Amino acid sequence: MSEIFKNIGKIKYEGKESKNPLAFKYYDADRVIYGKKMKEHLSFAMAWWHNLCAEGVDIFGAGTTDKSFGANKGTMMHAKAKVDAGFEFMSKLGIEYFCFHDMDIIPEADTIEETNKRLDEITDYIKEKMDETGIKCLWGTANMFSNPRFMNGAGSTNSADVFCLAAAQVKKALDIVVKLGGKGYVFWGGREGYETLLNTDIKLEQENIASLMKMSVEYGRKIGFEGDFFIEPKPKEPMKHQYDFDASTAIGFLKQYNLDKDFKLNIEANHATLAGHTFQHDLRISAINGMLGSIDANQGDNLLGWDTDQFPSNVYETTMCMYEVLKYGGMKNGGLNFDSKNRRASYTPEDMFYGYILGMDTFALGLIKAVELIEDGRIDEFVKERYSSFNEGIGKKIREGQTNLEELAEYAKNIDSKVLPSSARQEYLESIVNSILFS
Ligand code: XLS
Ligand code: NI
Ligand code: NI
Repeated sequence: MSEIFKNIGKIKYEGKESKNPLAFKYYDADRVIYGKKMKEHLSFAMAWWHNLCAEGVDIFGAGTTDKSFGANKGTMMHAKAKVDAGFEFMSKLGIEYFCFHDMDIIPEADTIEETNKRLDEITDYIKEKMDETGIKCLWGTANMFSNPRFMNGAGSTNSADVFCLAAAQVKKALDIVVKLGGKGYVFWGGREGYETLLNTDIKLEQENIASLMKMSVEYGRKIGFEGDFFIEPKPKEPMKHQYDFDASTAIGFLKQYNLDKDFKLNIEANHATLAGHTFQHDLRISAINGMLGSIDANQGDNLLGWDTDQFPSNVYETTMCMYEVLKYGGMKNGGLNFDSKNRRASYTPEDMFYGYILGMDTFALGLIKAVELIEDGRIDEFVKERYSSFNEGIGKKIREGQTNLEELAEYAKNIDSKVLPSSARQEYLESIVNSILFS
């Protein structure tokens, strides 16, 4: 097998003074922080679909970049060339995990039997590469949104036949995730949603999604899958309404159908912002529910209303992300998967590396700054103090469920009704964050 990215060597850490575009400025894989290497805190993963498949096609124009990697597209030779390219790419960047959809790694065939045969063949090859390099699978999933049969969703389709085809796909995807030792299995509800209520039975659709998930858990556990199942929330696109709108909605759904013991959430930055939240909000909601499973690392554009899946460059956001992750104690079976793609006009192989270097450095810097924020302590201290009225007296009774409306109404008689809560001091806190970010 010959080298694919010929002009690019191993990407090394050179420090923040470096002007070498093909070097890390902040990501120092082996640097130890809180007793763990940077690479373990961050567990970076390559997204097979954007990096090895997407050629920059948009609705107004054809691809601008060539991902044939020297093979004829749509063939198994091409599928293997993508494996070669992917493992060379990850090795050069020091990325230790990858994530994939079934249909990213092979061209789908006309029959399930042939498709599954191709999946067996390619995963044998991937496994060889994994053994050679030590690179691991973070999570896998089934693409149940591209094929026209999934126009109305997979679990949420109106056709029982399509539902069965989706079930067959999940079953095989679970087989290969287990074969590759994957730590997670993702359900991103690609088209699990609807366009109009004039033709939609939401209750039936949501119950069917839940039963597809239930059967998947049963099967996964039966074949020895010990990792986490994840829901990846997204509010819209491609559907107008998507059922897994945001972290809160997905958690409610999981609890309603008793799936919350097997599932956690895979939070994508750009999906959170599409839902009208900050990235940090959806991370916090997941974390306080014990469901922060994994992260799709990217960022959106404030001026555009869709999933632009850009490489993370915003250090403020990655700092807040790593702050949540550190405070939560890390992600057991998760990592930071770059569900990110180059802009259509950044079309060369070097750009693929620049994208990952940007993303990895932005998260490394975020990790460093999050540690400084925690060590500084002023923010945590402020929040603690802000709620201190619940630490004793009547506040403590409220927290402990030891009171009732009658008692509180009696107590309230002695409170000056013009009382105000303490100042929220937002500007003071924001200036602390700035002074840490830019020190
Ligand atoms: C699309 C999603 C998708 C999932 C995996 O918006 O982010 O890429 O991560 O199916
Ligand atoms: Ni994603
Ligand atoms: Ni996305």
